[in-house]
Amino acid sequence: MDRTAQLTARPAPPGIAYDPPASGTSPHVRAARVLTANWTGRSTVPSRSLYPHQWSWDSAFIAIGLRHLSPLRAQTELETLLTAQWADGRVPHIVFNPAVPLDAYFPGPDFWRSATAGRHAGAPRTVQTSGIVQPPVHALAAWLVHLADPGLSHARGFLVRVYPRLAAWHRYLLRRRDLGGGGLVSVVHPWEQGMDNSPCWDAPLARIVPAPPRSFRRADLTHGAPEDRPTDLDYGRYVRLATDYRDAGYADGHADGHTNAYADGSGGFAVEDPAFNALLIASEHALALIAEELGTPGTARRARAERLTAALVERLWDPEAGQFRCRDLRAPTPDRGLLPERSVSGLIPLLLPTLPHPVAAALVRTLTGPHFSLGDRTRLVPSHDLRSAAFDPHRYWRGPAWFNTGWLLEHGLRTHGERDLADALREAVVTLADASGYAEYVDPYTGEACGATGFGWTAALALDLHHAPLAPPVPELTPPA
Ligand code: 9WN
Repeated sequence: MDRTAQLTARPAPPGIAYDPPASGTSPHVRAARVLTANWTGRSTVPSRSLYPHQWSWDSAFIAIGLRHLSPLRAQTELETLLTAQWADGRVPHIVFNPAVPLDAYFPGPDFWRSATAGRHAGAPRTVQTSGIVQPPVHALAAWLVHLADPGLSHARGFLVRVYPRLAAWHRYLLRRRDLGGGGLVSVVHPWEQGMDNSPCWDAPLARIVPAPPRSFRRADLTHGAPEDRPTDLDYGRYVRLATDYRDAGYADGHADGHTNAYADGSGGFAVEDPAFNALLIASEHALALIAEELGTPGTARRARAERLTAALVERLWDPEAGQFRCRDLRAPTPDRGLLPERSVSGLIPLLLPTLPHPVAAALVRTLTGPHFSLGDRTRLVPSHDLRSAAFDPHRYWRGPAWFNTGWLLEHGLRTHGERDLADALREAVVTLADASGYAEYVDPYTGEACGATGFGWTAALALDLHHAPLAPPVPELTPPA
């Protein structure tokens, strides 16, 4: 029996197959405990065991939840991350904690060598970081954190201090990472997009010669089950890409539509991803609000967000699939084609209120249809197409459900007036987060916990949905009447 048939033949499990949470406390208290346990004094680790440093998009999601517990800690979380920003504007995907042993996480600071290899790109001298990036959720997070306590924010000059850094971050992406020349930002490593092991990367990664297995030592398998994690072959390719980028001084190309220094040298990886770009657009809207709050016009930013939305639809929308797809800029086809796999990433643009109505309506149909089956066969949104031969309900980003994508789609559904679906998804996120022990990710059918437990953004985003009013997070992100 092939994999898809096996999975569809599975009986629907009756409930959640793991221990219920300890009684006597509320979900709110349990989520808060995770965030307190993972707090290091200046930032929050995603997981004490698997990810013992600060991660970029994790911190943005964590700040969104943390604002309900401590607006000061939420502001500090983002400020700490932005302190590690490079002079070229990039916000690194990991900020390393020097107190953590070198072998606790691979690749660590001794691999990335930011202070030396990143010198020309402007890596900071005071802190060690990775040299790649992650999705730009930060301006959206900063605005939401500000709204949680505007008095404290004003008193501390929070927005005044973060605004120029956030603006430089967006500038870096828009000027240095438009590798396709069509207005959208590209990622140059699967870790940049954040859904590391997505089947979308299989075709572009297949062209990468893996680093020899004995040239590196994985630390993730000490804490994670091998069957839930990427394979050694995938890791070899991740390491090769990161090594090549590092050895080229973390230099990026320009928007000539054909080349960039790094990818030409290495045969490289360059993909336009719908979620990454949608998050940039949502953050650009948030940056407009921040600008206005600081007394400067947000008009140019709003116009840019609209141009980016048009480019997203123009370059990545697939009307036949009813969702967005990734574009592989290094594909050996003349059209640099859209990748055939359907990822949850292709649904995330639902977050944007100014999507054309037929696009938003099609996304809702796809989310609830046979490929993702929300409200029918799945309890949370799977990270990948249930009907794909590559679907695996437990392996990293190849099918399990993550709570950050659930949170984003909850807002997307609410933004586009799908209140019942949004309410049900909200309930599922909050319930399954708690019942799974705030797992990193879960089986989308059963809610069974996978990966680490006590995971930062799971706790933070469950807390946020528990608290947040039933309205879109950014007023200007409401759909036009
Ligand atoms: C590599 C920290 C990060 C998340 C990513 C997730 C995973 C790292 C890894 O963990 O990636 O960055 O070692 O697998 O895929 O989304 O930010 O939680």
